[in-house]
Amino acid sequence: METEETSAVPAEPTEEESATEEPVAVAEEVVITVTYFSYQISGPVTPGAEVTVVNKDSAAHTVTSDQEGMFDSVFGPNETVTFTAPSEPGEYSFICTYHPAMVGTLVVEG
Ligand SMILES: [Cu+2]
Repeated sequence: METEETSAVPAEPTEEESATEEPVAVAEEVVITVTYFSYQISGPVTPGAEVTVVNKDSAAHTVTSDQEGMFDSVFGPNETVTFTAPSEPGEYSFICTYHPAMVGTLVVEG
């Protein structure tokens, strides 16, 4: 009797998903949006990050750090500007010098 050992069992084809690099949603770009005399901040920033300010108001505003020398961004109506976040982690409260009732906090996380 001839026994032919077939050890090579054809394996079932496994579904191979090509692992394409998915862009991970890193909140690198932080945007401060100004609408109706109030700030909306998209999230914490990394030290020294470029912060984009989008002014959707028809009034000029500023993003001025309470701590002197940290950041002071002045922009006109419907203007988009950028400034550099502080290099030290922390919470930086800021105001609009034109409208001191406008307050916000920029969080820098290292
Ligand atoms: Cu203002």
